[in-house]
Amino acid sequence: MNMHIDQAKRILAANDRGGYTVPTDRLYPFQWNWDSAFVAMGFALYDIDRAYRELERLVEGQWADGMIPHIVFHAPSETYFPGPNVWRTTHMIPTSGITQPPVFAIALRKLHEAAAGNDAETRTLPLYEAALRWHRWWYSARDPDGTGLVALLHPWESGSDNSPAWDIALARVPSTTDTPVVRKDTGHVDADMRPRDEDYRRFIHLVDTYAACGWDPAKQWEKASFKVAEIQTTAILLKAGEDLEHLARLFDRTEDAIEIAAFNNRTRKAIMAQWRPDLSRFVSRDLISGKDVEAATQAGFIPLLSLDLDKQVAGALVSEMKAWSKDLKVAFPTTKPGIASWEPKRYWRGPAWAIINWLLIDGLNRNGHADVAEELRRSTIAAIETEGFAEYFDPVTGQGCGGLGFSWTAAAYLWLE
Ligand code: 2M8
Repeated sequence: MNMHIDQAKRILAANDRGGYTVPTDRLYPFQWNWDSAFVAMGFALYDIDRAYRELERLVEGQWADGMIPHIVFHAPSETYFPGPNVWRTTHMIPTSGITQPPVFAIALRKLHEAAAGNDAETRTLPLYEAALRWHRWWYSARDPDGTGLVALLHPWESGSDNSPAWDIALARVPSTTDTPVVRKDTGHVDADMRPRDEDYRRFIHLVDTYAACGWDPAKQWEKASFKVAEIQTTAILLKAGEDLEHLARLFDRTEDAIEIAAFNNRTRKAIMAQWRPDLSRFVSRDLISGKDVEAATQAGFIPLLSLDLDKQVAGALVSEMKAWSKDLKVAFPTTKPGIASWEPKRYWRGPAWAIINWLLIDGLNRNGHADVAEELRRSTIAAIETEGFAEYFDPVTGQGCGGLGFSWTAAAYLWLE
């Protein structure tokens, strides 16, 4: 018996707060959206009931307009900022007011397949309905012009909070706030591994702006000083859309399937239009300046997950990925090594993250690069077995960084092992 499997399961059990899993104790004491989707896939390997519970508890936070928030504050905690009083939302259960990458339907299909018969449809259907409402929200609230790319109004929505991808767009956001910024994160982990104070002031400025809009999507769209049609989120949405369409057909929901297929087709074309051969990557678009976001980050490779790319395009992506990973102890870096914005220990500005690797591994396999996928899988497993279930890893030294006993790293280990 591999003792790491046992440890991974123990971490998930220790982070259980009653049907939902916190990312890690103290640093993140609530339920996070995409963390829970990854965690549910981990549970699906050995406890299908608990896997469904994870998604069911997340959906308790779903808003009437279909949005599934990025944090659900099921129970109070003083160890995190910003808490519910900063968000000022009005849902029955306190939640944040923004969203996160829609991994949910990808997880749901996996759960449904793992449940195989055994009451699966009864359990899957309400979650399928919730996912469909969320996808409709993405297309109406975050792509009102019907471009096929969905936009983020806050860096936290990307899950890659302080990525160099936001440096230009975030610099336009004022660093003044009406809300006192009382950080708790730097009390739990080294400040050098976290976003800077200035980033936090801008993050909170945006929260203040949207709270003043009463969290109305149309008003927020109008007032947003940060608006990026984002390639990683859109690529995840497309893969989730494919899985949702698959479930719709399975449940004979023909009208739904047609609607979802139309979303998917539009998005497929829109992503392809973001391919930049001179960069060997896909790019996001800053909707305020109208310019490409050229920062060299992992996001540009995530379309591997949801597109069947031409051999030439996939080959160019893979060569570029290999160039970034060369000489690193742990792949895959979230920022291109060596460039000015690269910081190998600072959170989303360079470190390797097991869940990003998970998405890339699936994408490499889909696009006929099983050998590179296997290398990345081994690199991820080795990093975890050497350093433990850290939030992320310094790609140069391999050091485990950020929070420890981390749920999505445990889930990724179970899935990739
Ligand atoms: C990090 O983000 C939160 C805000 O959502 C934070 O720093 O306070 C990110 O790594 C995000 O992707 C993740 O979902 C969250 C919980 O693990 O932590």
